[in-house]
Amino acid sequence: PSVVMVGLGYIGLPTAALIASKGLQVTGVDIHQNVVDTINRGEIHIVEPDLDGLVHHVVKEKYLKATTSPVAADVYLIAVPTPFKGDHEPDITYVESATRAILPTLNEGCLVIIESTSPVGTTEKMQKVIFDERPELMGKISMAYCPERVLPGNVIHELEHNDRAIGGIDEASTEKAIWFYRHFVKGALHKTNAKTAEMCKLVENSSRDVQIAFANELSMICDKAGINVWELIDLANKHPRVNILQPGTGVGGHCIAVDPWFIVSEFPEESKIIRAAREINNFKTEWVIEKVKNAALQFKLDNGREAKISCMGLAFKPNIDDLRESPALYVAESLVHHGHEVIAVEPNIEGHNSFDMRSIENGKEEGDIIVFLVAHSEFKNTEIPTDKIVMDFCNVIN
Ligand code: SAJ
Repeated sequence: PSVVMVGLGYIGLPTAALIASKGLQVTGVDIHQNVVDTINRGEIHIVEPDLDGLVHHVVKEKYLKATTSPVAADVYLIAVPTPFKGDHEPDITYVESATRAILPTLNEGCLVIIESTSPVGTTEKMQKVIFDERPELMGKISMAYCPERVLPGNVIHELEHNDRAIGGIDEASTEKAIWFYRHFVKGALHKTNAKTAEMCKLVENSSRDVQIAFANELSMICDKAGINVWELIDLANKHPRVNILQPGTGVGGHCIAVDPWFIVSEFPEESKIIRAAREINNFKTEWVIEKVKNAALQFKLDNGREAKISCMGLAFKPNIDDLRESPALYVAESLVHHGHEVIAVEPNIEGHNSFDMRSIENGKEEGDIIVFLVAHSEFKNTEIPTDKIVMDFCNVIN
């Protein structure tokens, strides 16, 4: 089948490239001309291991080309962002404009799949958008929802090997979508309906958020109780049915800190744990900032001068260069905002507009307070001069 992928971002581009690498003809569509031009040169505008080589190859072999306006195809995939609007309300404007953009090109027998993380009921809404404009297609096209579940940093592998939940608007649509994903997915393809598939994605990320919130809450309790939380979790996890996650600077990235709100905003009365988890994980970041500010205050009392604070790590999680919704970046920025002298160390990025960037060695030498915010492997077991104050919020230095 020929394929149109609408949205060439963190999910759309790797997916389009993987499908093209299986020998299918893929047209990638994006509203940004610079993104389209970059891809047509065989280059990429996002950072993801192994993606550049893959895109370069499929563009050169003419299996993938990018454009700003959709063309007719057998299968349409929509992978555009669903941000917030107002008070944590999901904004499905991009999904709707993508649907409207492909509308004129749809033909009988085609398949439309939404992959964007979406509030429950979005696929049905888009079905209505299509049939209001093109009533003659009613009963003659297939539609399904199939969320992606790939982990940033391991996208290419997971796109191919993860299981998928696939929910059509009817059984025939589900079957057709399964037939399509078989072309490039090696993982199991699980049948469901559109609503359940939509909720499934939201629940996966909410589940992780709740589990991380538990670990973060424990870390604050243990701090007060004078107990090493990492030793505690390690011991508790020796129980055969306990598996506590790791506390940290907070929860960042584009998914886990966002998706739970899609449930909370629609089911506010029922979503008590989900909302509390979001609040705890956000609070953990503020707690970290307070801890560092207090340490800086104490340093000033003891030494009669302001402390230099080295922030070790800015990314939203270990071993990536992604700064989106990063709690570590937020901590560093808040400290600057409160008038502290901050030295930033991030081995995964070249430089940053707002910070004085240093190497790991210089960060450790120049700072008075060394704050570990992200457990990058470069920081593991690092030696720190004994006259420094060390604050490790991610258990990276032992
Ligand atoms: N984190 C902790 N403690 C932990 C684990 C994670 O504090 O024990 C923090 C990380 O440092 C980071 C945040 O949580 O700030 C999220 O990181 P992550 O690795 O848990 O997840 P993401 O955001 O990179 O990707 C998630 C994945 N979802 C699940 O694992 C349920 C991925 O499979 C999804 O495809 C992705 O969201 C998405 O796009 O929705």
